[in-house]
Amino acid sequence: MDLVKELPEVFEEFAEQRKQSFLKVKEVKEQGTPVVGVFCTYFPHELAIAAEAVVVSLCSTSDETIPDAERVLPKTLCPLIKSSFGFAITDKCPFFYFSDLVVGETTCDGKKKMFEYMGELKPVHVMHLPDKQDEASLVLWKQEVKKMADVLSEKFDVEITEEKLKKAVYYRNEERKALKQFYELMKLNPAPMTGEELFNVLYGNTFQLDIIPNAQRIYDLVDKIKAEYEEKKDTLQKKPRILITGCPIGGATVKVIRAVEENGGIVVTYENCNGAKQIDELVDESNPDVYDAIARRYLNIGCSVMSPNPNRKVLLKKLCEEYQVDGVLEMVLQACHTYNVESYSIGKFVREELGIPYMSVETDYSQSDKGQLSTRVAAFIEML
Ligand code: BJ8
Repeated sequence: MDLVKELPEVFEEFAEQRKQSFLKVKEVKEQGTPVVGVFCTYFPHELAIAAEAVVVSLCSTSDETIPDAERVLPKTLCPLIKSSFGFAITDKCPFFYFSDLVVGETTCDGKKKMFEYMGELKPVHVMHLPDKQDEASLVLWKQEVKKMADVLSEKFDVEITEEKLKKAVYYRNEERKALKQFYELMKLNPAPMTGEELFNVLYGNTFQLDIIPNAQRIYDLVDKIKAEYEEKKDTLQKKPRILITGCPIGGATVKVIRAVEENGGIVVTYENCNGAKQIDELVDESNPDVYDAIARRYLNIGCSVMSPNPNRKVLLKKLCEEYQVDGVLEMVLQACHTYNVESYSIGKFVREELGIPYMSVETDYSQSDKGQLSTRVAAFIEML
């Protein structure tokens, strides 16, 4: 990162990262680097690093292609699945177009059935994710992780040695540590940046097309924010501090973050796959069995597709305490049954055990509910 750049310019660079990568992915392909398209936080990136491949996220975030998808998929399906499938069948997503291999996981029912259709368009490998986090599931998941390594190795004609994997674990952990330093800046009160800026960096960073993650870029940003905070902290205002949980956010659903921040609140942390859920836990580098270390770390992710899902509550509690959270806002995408069903127990846990107000909003990729969303979130913030 250019150290002479002003902070707003750097934030803008991250916000534009996805668009920039749309252009860059073609170059990457032309240089002969394999491209792996993924859909989920359960995909162990370390495997792709060891296979010298770049990873692109195929989760789409706009309603543009939903009508196309609905020619094949039911209308009553989550917008993330419909949108992603719609971009694939219309060839409108450069990431999908340039992917040599698409990796899916058996997470929710809609996604796993959609992968069957996607397999008619591209080579698709589905990792069979167990829905429990016990030792028997770990045995299965470890086999799936090994199978994934074999698939990558064969597809891209590259040997994935344990040594390469250990290096990849190190690189990813270093990136996680840098990102944690970055998002932990939001423990400061008043906060040093907006929740949308926080989101833009976390989200933008997932569209880096470097095989080896660039942790230094994040550390440079941390230094810049700290320096600026020292200068301006007396002029900053304390605001009601919101934690966002639930389904992944991006594109159209940034409306939820804006509904908070346009109504006087600030999003200080993301428990969902845009934030701590994908970053908080490191892979244990002291475990001599690298496949075991990777499998354990990823199986521990507290997504609602797990049953039961205790790790989500553990992370929520930790974040609420560390970030002095005043209110928890859950965003559920329409027809996402696992998050929707789980929201009752999450609400109960947050209100009764953490003593913090909680609100859940259900939305999709359209903008038609923006006004209603804003009114509801404004009332929630006012009550805090
Ligand atoms: S680890 S949150 S990325 S599964 S919103 S498609 S669950 S119906 S996205 Fe997710 Fe992995 Fe979990 Fe994260 Fe299905 Fe729900 Fe749609 Fe979802």
